[in-house]
Amino acid sequence: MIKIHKKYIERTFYLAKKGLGGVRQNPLVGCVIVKENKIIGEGYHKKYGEKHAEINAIDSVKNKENIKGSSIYINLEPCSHYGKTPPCVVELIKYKPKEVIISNRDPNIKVNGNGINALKAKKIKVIEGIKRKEGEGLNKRFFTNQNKKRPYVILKWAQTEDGYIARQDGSSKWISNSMSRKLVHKWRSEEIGICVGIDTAIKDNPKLNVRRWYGEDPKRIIINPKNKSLENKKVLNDKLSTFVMTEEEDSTSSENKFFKLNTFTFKNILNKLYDEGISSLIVEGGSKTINHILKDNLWDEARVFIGNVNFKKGTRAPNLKIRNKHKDINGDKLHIILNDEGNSNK
Ligand code: AOF
Ligand code: ZN
Repeated sequence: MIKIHKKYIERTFYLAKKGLGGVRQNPLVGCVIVKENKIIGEGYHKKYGEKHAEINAIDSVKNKENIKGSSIYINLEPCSHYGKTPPCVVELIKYKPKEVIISNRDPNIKVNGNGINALKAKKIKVIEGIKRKEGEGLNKRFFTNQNKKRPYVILKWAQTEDGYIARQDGSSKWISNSMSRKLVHKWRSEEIGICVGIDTAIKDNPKLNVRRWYGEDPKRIIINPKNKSLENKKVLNDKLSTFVMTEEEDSTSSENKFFKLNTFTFKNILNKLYDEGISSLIVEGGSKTINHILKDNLWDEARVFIGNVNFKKGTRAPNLKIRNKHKDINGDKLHIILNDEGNSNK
């Protein structure tokens, strides 16, 4: 039986992942309705503010009578509150399923157990914790948001085999290959914000948008404590808007927003960004910015490419222990390091 539950919960994960990039600060949720060992309906949460997974799954069932006595698989506990949409649990109860099988409890305090209790109160069997760890991994952004009240932070950089991220003249081109750079554009499309330090914004003059992949551009964020001039830099001079985090000035223009922080710490930057709806952030350098974040231990994941080149001198790569385990990206080594593996520098 447990094998069957795992199989259908895996299907909910597969469906849930389709919402990546669209659900913003909401969780990734998939739902599968099973009757007599056959899937009779399924759905997932596609877009922030729109229908939840369960409602899309119910909508997909032609003859709603069939839901009676079914097993409903969801990777997250059904919601029990009125948010942008009404409570899913009320809808589920209406159709009288036999049981509801879930992976994770919803950490949102408005739900957290209330969805499960509402089902049990109506004598609907609830099985929870199927593939719990994988479910938490899938919703790492949402769990971090709910539990830590800050964005999920991904650090990304490319370094040479001998541990440099830039040449002595500051240039950092040609460390990672074209396939790796394409992957980075995919990652950009999956997060809500993208952030660099002011030196990188000036020296590299990046666009920080999604070009080699499809999907939405993340909000650009520049860490610029002394409010150095960004005149003529791409991040302030195209049709996308940018947030500038500074301790010097507080002015707004139509496209760009300056946020003045009295105490300029990365923790305060994250708090501000979280208030502004930035639920996940990919930080693309430079070394100084990333080292600050590592030191403050305010990161969740590091994605590090090691390219097939040596610079011999230049700017040292951020100070993080990198293990051997990696994926091969056309000759580049991609290391994904989670900050729950004892990797923090503290
Ligand atoms: C579910 N199924 O597919 C999702 C859930 O503002 P709302 O109405 O969209 O509610 C958002 C909250 O609902 C979110 O914080 C989380 O607790 C839950 N998300 N619940 O039953 C879903 N996306
Ligand atoms: Zn819901």
